[in-house]
Amino acid sequence: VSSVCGAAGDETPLHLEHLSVYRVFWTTGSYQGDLHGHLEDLLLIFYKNGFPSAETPYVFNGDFVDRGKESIEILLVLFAFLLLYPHDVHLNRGNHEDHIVNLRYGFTKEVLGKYQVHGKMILKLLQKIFSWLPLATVIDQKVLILHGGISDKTDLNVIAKLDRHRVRPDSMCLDVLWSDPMSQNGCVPNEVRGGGCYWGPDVTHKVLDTHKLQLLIRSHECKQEGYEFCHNGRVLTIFSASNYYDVGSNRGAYIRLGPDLIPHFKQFQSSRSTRELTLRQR
Ligand SMILES: [Mn+2]
Repeated sequence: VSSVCGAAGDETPLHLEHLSVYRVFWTTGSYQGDLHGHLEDLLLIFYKNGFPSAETPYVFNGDFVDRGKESIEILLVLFAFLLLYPHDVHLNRGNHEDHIVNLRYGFTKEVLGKYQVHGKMILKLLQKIFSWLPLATVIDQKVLILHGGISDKTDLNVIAKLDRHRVRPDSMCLDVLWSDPMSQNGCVPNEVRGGGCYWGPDVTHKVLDTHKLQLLIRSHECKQEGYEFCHNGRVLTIFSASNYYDVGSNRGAYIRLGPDLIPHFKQFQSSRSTRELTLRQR
């Protein structure tokens, strides 16, 4: 484990150091929302959609860790694929890729429990890697993917040049990681989360039009069906941890986007009963 983690620690920054906003071009890709330590959901997605590869590129949209019990396993799988396919696997940072948040929501405890000798060293390494994760990915100059959202101050050209060497994110970074959409126009502080903002459809249209983008894909909020559109179809929330609150509470989903850039949704729900089914039946 420490060697994969060490390899990730040594090499991952090499793949991540260029830009805070990744610009990629591909014909068909898959996009995932929050995983929150639900390894079973990640494996189910790989089973249904294929392992990451040049033919099956992925963007994982943050919140890999916390809440669930297998966060470190998820990171190891994702980092291994990132090292294998640096051009085809993209990991956006979420608000839970943050050591202060991890202290409160379970990841720190998970790592110290599983790695009693090297736990602290592993956490320190991960803290560094988290700070290097890109904040956003742009697909074919048309689709913007980031974890939380945008604000009336969001400028992708500024975000692309943000100094991520600092572990604690600054305010434009907080907007990207923590914000949620609202139905009214405008932009107000997100007091529920204590970071980022609530932004309205007017802000969505302005920011997307300024950058000539057609769609914003974000995660960060659990949705009953695993995905949900808002802001006249220009904002799409995707959430990939099924049974997030309780068994049966919600389905997880991932998106496939073809060359036409129209999203196709695949929903799933892992549970004790799906575990008893054969893989083909799930
Ligand atoms: Mn989140």
